[in-house]
Amino acid sequence: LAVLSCHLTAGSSVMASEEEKALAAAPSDSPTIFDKIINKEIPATVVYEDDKVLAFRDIAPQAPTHILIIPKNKDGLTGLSKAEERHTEILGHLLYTAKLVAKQEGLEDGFRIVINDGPQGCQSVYHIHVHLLGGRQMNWPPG
Ligand code: TR5
Repeated sequence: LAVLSCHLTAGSSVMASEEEKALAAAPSDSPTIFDKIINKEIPATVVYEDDKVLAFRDIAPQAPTHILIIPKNKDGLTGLSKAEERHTEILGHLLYTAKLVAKQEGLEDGFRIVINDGPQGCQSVYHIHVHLLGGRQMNWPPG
């Protein structure tokens, strides 16, 4: 349902109903599709992996390079808004991994990092993830 309000092309007049928004706004700490990717139950194109994080290509790329970087152990981090002091190390590791992968992908001219949080932030998977986007000119402000 978040897809309705968050992933339509810019300028669309179609809006999700309040009920749809409320449903889309129901984050949970239960397993997500990303757990299945971590456990290799479903395939993903992994571009980087270490003991703490996994980076793989987004299934619906929004740029020539679109990679998601996630912690293998969610540890309550459904989204950035749930971060606690104990998460500072993994949060830094996620960002540092984004830098490594950007270099690996040849994004010398720049890239963008995005962390969507909650319904208004257009978060659709409740396992924290850093989007790494690059390979084209980005715009500002973002949609
Ligand atoms: O909208 P947010 O910020 O929560 O980002 C979630 C991202 O996960 C979106 O960009 C989706 O395209 C991406 N996604 C969703 C699935 C998926 C995926 N990326 C890789 N592989 C995926 N599988 C196998 N299944 C998904 N449902």
